[in-house]
Amino acid sequence: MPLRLQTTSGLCLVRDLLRRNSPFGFSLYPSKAKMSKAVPARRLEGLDKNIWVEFASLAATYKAVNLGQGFPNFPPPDFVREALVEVVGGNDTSIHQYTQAFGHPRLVAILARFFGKLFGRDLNPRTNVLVTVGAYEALFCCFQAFVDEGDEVIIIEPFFDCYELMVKMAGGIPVFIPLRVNADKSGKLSSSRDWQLDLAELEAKFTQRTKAIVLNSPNNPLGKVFSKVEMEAIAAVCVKHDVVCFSDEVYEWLVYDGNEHVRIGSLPGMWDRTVTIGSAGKSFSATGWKVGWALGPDHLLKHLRTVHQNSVYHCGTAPQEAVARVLEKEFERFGTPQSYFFQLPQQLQRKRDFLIQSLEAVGMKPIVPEGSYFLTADLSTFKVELPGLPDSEEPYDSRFAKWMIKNKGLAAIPVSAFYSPPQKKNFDHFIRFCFAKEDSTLKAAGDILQQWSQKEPSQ
Ligand code: IK2
Repeated sequence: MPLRLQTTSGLCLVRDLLRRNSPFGFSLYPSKAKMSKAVPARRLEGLDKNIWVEFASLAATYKAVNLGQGFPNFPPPDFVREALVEVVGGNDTSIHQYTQAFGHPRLVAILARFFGKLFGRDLNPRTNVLVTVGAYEALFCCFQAFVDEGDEVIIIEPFFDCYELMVKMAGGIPVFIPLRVNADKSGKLSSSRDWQLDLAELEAKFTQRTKAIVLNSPNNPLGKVFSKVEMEAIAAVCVKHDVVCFSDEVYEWLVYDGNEHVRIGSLPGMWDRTVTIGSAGKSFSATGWKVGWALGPDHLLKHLRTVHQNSVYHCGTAPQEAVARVLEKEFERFGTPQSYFFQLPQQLQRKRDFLIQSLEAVGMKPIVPEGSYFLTADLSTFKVELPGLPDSEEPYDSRFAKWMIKNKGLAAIPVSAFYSPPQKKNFDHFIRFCFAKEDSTLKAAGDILQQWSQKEPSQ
């Protein structure tokens, strides 16, 4: 309470003095905003910025050709769309009501059958599968379930940005290890394969406080597909240090050039310490459905269930039923040319190669992704002086990407956004394009790049 004086001006004087000169190091008379109880929890500190919100809004404002955020602008295949139409248009009205909290029965049944086959083990639909609101929620459940104040979580850079933020929100400490680039001197196109983990460096990151490691293969943003040898080395340190692995495999079907997706949970000693995360949105080109899942042993998943039941409770029933139906179809034709999981990577590899050509033609150096639907381009030979933009704290790629949206009408994502703060400046000359787009969109992007290079032939 401020001191009470007889006159209003006297009251104001004392209040101002208390605000400015508090002997206690905090204001005795808090400003209006500080008097409010609506002070955010400390765990939100520094987490308010979001690259997707910022760049989606910029791309929309400038009506840019959008190769930014990772979602297809082509429709899901007919059998996927039809499944949802049949579900919501059918006579079973229970589909519009709540379903089981940890997953709609038909969906957890087929997930257990499908992935049981891939992992080569019997999965219990109720205890080894949890359906979540997209892979995003599965990740959130992992960090909330296992990370305590001060626990360390190892994250391989570059990384899907939410890992760092979710670890921090849980009170944990992200410990970063960058992929090291093995530069190819032969003049060939560089590949995401050239970005490798230094295994001695990885081992050195493990401490008494290491609780978990996050693995993302195929990786966002590079498209790196970790080889079996790399996975085995990661598995060995996890076992040695008794660490849990959160394996984000949302791009599991998107591997190119004969590469193989290895599930780390299938390696010896890893099932019991791995949560495998998947996404129907990414698998069936329907990201808006937000159906994801976590697979793993009951002793890990039961803690994810606790987070899930006390936060989201369950994912929408109708999209779960539709995903169940399409997965049942995929199960029947798995491994045949009729499978969408067979067709989609073929379609995307063609799109990837088209984008590679467009970028090469203008002197941006594409890093050929082995998987995912992202392609990172190296700007170091393309560096343009950005007019009107003074050198600032903001990494060059971020300024470049914003400038490109506004001045060239083309949207991509700066790769520094996928790095920890100390590394941002070291990786500030790459931008990420999403090539899961209609051919016409990729052609429009190619035309922009072509015109750009013709106007500025020196680049
Ligand atoms: N894990 C990874 C590695 C992802 O890339 C995503 C989706 N990211 O898309 C934004 C982008 O990078 O442009 C997710 C998890 C989340 O998947 P879901 O949509 O199933 O929640």
